[in-house]
Amino acid sequence: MTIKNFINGKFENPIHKHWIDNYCPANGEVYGKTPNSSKEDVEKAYQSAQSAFRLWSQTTLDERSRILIKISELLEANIQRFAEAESKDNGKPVSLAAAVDIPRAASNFRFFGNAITQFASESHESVGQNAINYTLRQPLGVVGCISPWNLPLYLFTWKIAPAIAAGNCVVAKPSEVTPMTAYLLGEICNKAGLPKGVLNIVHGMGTTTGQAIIEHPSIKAISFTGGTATGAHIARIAAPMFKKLSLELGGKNPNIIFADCDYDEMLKTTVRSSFANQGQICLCGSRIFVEASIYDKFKIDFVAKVKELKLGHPSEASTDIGAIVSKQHLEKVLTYIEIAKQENGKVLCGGQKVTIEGFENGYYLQPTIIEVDTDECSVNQEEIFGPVVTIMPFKNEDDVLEMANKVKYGLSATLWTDNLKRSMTMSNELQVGIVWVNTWMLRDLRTPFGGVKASGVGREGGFEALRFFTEAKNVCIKY
Ligand code: TXE
Repeated sequence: MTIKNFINGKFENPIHKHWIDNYCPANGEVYGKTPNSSKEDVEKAYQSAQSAFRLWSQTTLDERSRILIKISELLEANIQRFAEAESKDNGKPVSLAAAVDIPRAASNFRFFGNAITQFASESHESVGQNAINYTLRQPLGVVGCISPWNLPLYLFTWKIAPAIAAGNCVVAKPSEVTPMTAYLLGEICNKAGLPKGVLNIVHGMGTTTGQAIIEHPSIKAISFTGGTATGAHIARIAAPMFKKLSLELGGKNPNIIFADCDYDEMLKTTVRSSFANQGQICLCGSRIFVEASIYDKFKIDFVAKVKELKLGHPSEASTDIGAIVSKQHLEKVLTYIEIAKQENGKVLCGGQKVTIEGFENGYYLQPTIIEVDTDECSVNQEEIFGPVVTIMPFKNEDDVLEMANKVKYGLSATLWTDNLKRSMTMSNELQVGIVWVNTWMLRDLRTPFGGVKASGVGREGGFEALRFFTEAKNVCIKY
C-alpha cells in the first residue's frame, strides 16, 4: 500500500520520490510506504491552502458546519475500515480503535461543526465616551497541524476540525509512524465536499516534512501534539517568527488513591488508566500513589487484575493489550524497565517482551507494575509512554501533593476519594491542566484541554481551540 500526499484535493507522490517504510507493529513487517515529503512538497501544500483561503474564510458558518458534520457522518459510516487501518498501523486492538479512536475522530468534526455556529465575540461600550468597541474573530490564514502516533486520527482531527471550522486552511502532517488513517481521511473530505485546498496532508519525517512546516514563513500558527523535546524545538524555531503556538506535550500523571474511595470502581479504572492503548496515552496515570492503610491490599488486587489482561494480536476480539507502536519505542520502554531495576525498583508483574505464535517479530510487551521506594527515581520522573506504571504508598495529603507536583510535567491528575473537601482543595493545589476525581479520561469536548510546565502551552477543546485558530481584532467606533 503506497500512501500519497493530499494536496489541493488530489493524491500525489512526493516531488523527490523519497519514501519511508511503513511497519505493522503486530508482526514487525513492512506493509507499505509513506512519502518523506520535502520542503517543495510543503510549499506546494501551502500554495494550495493559501489559494483556498479567501473563499473558505468567506464561506458561511452554516455551510462550513454542514461540511464538517458530513465528514463526521462519513467517518461513522466507515468505522470498521478505519479502525482496522488504525490498528494495523499502530498496534492497538481493533476493538479499541472501533470504540474510541474513530468515533472520537468523528465527534471532533461534529463537535466543531456545531461549535462554530455558537462561537461569538464580545462588544464593549465605552460609557460616557460615545464609543462602542466590537471584537472580530478572524481566521489566521494557513495554519500547520502536527500530530503524534499514539491516537493517530483522534489527535489529527482534534486539530484540523477547529482550524477549518474557524475558516483557516491547513497544512497537516500526521506521524510518519502512523500515516494510514490520515491518508484515508483525504478521500472522505472530498466525498463530503470540502473545497479543495482547505485541508492539505503532507506525510513525512518530523525532521524533514515537519521541519519544513514549522519553518515556513507564511504558516501563521502551529498546533502540535507530541514529545516535550520536539515541542521545545518547535518553540525555538517558531517563536522568532511570531507564530501562534499550541503545544500539547508529555505527561507523568499521578493517580492518587485514598482509602475512602469506591475501591472496586477505582481498581477497574486504574487498570484502564494504566494500560489502555498499551499505556501510550499522554493522560495515562503512570505514577500510582496509594494511601498506606490500603497499600498492601491494593498491591495484591492490582497485580491480580493486571495479570488477567489478555495480551494478543490486535485483531483478536479478546485482546486487551496489543502491540507497542514501533521497535524503537519498545526498546525505549524496555530500557526504562532496566533502569528501574538498577534504581531499586521491584517488578511486581510483567517486564518482559512476549512472543506470539505466528507473529514472532511483533512488538509485544507485558503490562508492567514496578514498586518504587522513592518518587525521585527515573521511572517516576521521566515519561516512559508505554505499559509501565509505578506504585508506592503515601502517608497523608501533604505528602502526596508534594510528590505529585515534584515532576517537570503537569498534564493531568486523578484523585480517588469520597471526601469533597479534600478533592476540592487538592484540585486547587495540583500543578496540572486537568484533574479527574473518581474517574479517568471522561471527556467533554467543550472543556479546556492542555497542560502546564513541560506538558505544554495553550489549551485545545471547545471555544479555546476556536480562539487559538482566530485572531481577535478590536474595532472602536465613536458616534
Ligand atoms: O514524538 P515526536 P516521538 C512522547 C513520548 C514518546 C516521545 C517521543 O514520551 O516516547 O514523546 O515520541 C513530528 N519539526 N510523546 O519521537 O518526535 C513527528 O513527525 C516538526 C507524547 O514519536 O515529538 C510527529 O508527527 N515536527 C505524546 C510529531 O512531531 C516534528 C505523543 C510527534 O513526534 C519534528 C507522542 C520537527 N523537528 C509522543 N520532529 C503526547 N503528548 O501524547 C518530530 N516532529
